[in-house]
Amino acid sequence: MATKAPTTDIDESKVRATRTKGVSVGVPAVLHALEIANEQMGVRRSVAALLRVNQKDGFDCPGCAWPETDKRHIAEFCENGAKAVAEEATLRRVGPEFFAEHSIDELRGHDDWWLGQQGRLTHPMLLDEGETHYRPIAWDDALRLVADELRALDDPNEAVFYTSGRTSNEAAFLYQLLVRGLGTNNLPDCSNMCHESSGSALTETIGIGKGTVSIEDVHSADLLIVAGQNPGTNHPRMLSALEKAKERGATIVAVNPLPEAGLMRFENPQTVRGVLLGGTKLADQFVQIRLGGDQALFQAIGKHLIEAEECEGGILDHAFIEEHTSGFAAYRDAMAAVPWPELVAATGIPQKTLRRVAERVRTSSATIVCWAMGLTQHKHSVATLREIVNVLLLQGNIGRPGAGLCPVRGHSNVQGDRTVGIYEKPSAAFLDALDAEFAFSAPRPHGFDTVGAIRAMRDGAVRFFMGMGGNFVSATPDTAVVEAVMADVGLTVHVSTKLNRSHVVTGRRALILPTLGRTDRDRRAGADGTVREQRVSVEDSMGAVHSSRGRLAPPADDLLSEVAIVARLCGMLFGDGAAPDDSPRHAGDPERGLPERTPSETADGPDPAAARHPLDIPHLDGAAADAPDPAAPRHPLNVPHADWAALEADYSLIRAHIENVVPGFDDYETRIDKGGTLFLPNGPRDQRRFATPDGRARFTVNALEYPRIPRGRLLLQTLRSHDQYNTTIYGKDDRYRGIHGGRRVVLVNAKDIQALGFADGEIVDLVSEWTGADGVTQERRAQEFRIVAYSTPRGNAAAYYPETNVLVPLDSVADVSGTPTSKSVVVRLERRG
Ligand SMILES: Nc1nc2c(c(=O)[nH]1)N[C@H]1C(S)=C(S)[C@@H](COP(=O)(O)OP(=O)(O)OC[C@H]3O[C@@H](n4cnc5c(=O)[nH]c(N)nc54)[C@H](O)[C@@H]3O)O[C@H]1N2
Ligand SMILES: Nc1nc2c(c(=O)[nH]1)N[C@H]1C(S)=C(S)[C@@H](COP(=O)(O)OP(=O)(O)OC[C@H]3O[C@@H](n4cnc5c(=O)[nH]c(N)nc54)[C@H](O)[C@@H]3O)O[C@H]1N2
Ligand SMILES: [Mo]
Repeated sequence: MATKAPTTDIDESKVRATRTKGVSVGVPAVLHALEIANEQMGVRRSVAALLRVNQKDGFDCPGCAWPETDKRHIAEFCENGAKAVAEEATLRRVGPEFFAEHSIDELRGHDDWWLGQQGRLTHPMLLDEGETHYRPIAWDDALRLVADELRALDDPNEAVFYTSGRTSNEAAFLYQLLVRGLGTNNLPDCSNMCHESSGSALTETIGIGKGTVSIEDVHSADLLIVAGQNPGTNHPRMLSALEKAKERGATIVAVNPLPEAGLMRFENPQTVRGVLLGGTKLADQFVQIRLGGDQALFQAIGKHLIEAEECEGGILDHAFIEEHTSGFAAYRDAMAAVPWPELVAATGIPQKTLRRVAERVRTSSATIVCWAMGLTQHKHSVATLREIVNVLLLQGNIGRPGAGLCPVRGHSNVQGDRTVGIYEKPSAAFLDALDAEFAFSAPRPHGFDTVGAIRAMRDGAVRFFMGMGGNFVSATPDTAVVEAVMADVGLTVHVSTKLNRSHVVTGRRALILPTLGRTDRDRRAGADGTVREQRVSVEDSMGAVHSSRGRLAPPADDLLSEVAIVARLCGMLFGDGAAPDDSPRHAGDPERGLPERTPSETADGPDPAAARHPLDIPHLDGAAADAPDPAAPRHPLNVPHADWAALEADYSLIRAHIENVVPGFDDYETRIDKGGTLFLPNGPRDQRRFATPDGRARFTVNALEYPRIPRGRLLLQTLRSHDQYNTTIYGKDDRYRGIHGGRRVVLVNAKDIQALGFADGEIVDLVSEWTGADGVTQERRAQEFRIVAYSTPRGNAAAYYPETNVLVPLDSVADVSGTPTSKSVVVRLERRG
């Protein structure tokens, strides 16, 4: 039997710190996962669910985006994947009775753990203006409310449409079409806070915003550098791949301020060696770098390689550099000029050690660099990642077996969402293809990214917010600011599986639209009444697309899938017709006479009044009576045309559209059939082709940057514990780091604790200090954190997200990518009065 949801919040006074673990995963991890699974789902459902994770006829694990190998284990999941499944497939329910019982004020008082643990959402709920409780609303009424609100906007750019990265390709593609059909590119997503820096740096330098390795490359690499990543917790299946590489002779270097257990030693629960022999030592070298020191580390490697080339030669791949790159001479000169003492100061690592890492690169026959949030969430992240590209280009380590760039993505379909158009800065080629396919003209001006959207809310320019999954309020920086600006939005709409903070910190009116998750069976009825079971598809971190089909009974009978929700909204807003006869369905056809949209849209648009007037939709409150002639047809010109009801009933029709719009999806349906994998083309990896303006991969020169920590202050990184999935808190422990029973801890070097005049175990406030462009220093406070002495470089500290998001200033973002600097927040510890 599954157990009841918790009735109280985490009691933070109970938090304890023990010794950290030197080993990760192993049998205890599997047992822990099964315990959580049984607690949430009961034994039978646990078995049914867990045996289908990542199997060819099963569902894609909603955990991370690490790829599966072609030969699957019976249990192709990890402890944290099992927790992600249990969290979604839980038997606990949050229905109308729950909302009748708990007022919004009460819910707001609870922590993220309590909210998330209550169970799956089962019914659409409306929080009306001034009301104290959510109340149930029928699906049709809820969707009409959304459509009405959208039509009532003066300008489509007053609406913001967020996406988290679990949404399937099919739902994401339809969603971006809805948004562009309305006339805006306001499509911020979780990527903006995650791997945006990777996308920015890679697009500029190699012409594609994705990595260049396959899982086989990881297995056959000679050297793997894993920087700014904690795979033992966040990508546990990656450890099996690292183990395999090691068995084949690879060397692994871990670059991290913290000695993360997963990187040190790994007990594979799927092998005898892992279970009985104490596992594999993974990292051959652990480089305990200062926060933000990685640009300097990769400059040091580049400098060493160039120096070695000058002394002995034969180190750089001159043929590759000559044929495929530009900018080498400038980079070489810049590296010659950068002083070693500066590189040592930035990294906090002696020159000898830096050279030892560089020697490993020099002697490696094939090098892969893997990274995640430790490298993407700093002010100079894009420069840091460009520096990694520089180092790999020197030895021709892109586009050959066992070598390349490996940004390890977070959400299980965050990469796929971007591929099918979730992007606030879409390319002209994508929009042209979209226009052609749906006989309309998508808006060209860029939309808001995540931080841009919050700033626009702050400026009062946003009247509508919709979240396709995710937890915008908790995941974004500067929590107090975000909570305040949300209140001014007219309507906030969340398509969600579980209750979270974004449902209780809302706009003036709020809607919760519950939806199916990955594990749920998805059956849709067509116009003729036939019910078809649907599958969706997702893309992993290495550009491999495959299908995913849930098998479990969904939490409520009438739950709509994300696809169905969006398809119905499209039907309400755009009518359900195919393209009008006089509207040719081909892009680039200057004759087709579709009006182009302009940045300020309305004035010169296609009769804007017609486009947004509540003409042809039924009304909840009888307001329709006042609307102009309801019989008048909506302007058929500038909206996308498709048979929305058919798309809702058969997702393969959506895939057919994707195939026509996005390059690389040829024979989509057949290739993902029967557990097949569709590998999206990747120019740099497959052919050493670089889609940059001159067709070459670019060496870049980047002035060295690293954080300067003021006296008496610490640089705080905000990171994940072992018992959470982003803002979803599974439990109260961070087992590998030895933290138990609570989350409000700050990990500090013992010498800093002493030097700052505190004691291990003391309770302090964290106060962030940020000097904005206006020269004024602002303070932000997170209360009551317990100091824990921990192995981290002097001057550096760590604490969990999202409790610390209140400390991250909205305006502190990475250059170029705009990603919040969640891994470098200047703080002081303050004794509580
Ligand atoms: N179980 C579980 N799995 C997840 C998630 C989850 O929350 N739970 N989240 C998913 C998502 S969306 C993402 S993006 C990924 C996140 O995966 P990770 O990036 O592994 O997540 P973080 O916890 O942010 O860990 C950052 C790591 O980088 C290190 N680090 C911080 N700053 C620096 C630096 O300046 N230099 C270097 N070299 N290292 C640094 C930290 O010490 C830590 O080990 O995981 C995905 N998978
Ligand atoms: N300080 C700090 N802030 C950070 C980070 C950090 O390291 N430090 N990391 C950033 C990163 S990398 C990321 S990716 C973002 C994450 O930001 P988000 O993606 O917005 O946050 P999540 O916590 O993953 O969202 C969880 C919610 O998604 C909903 N959900 C789960 N599965 C589904 C589904 O299948 N469909 C739908 N519709 N809803 C679903 C549930 O209701 C759940 O409550 O946070 C960012 N914020
Ligand atoms: Mo992420």
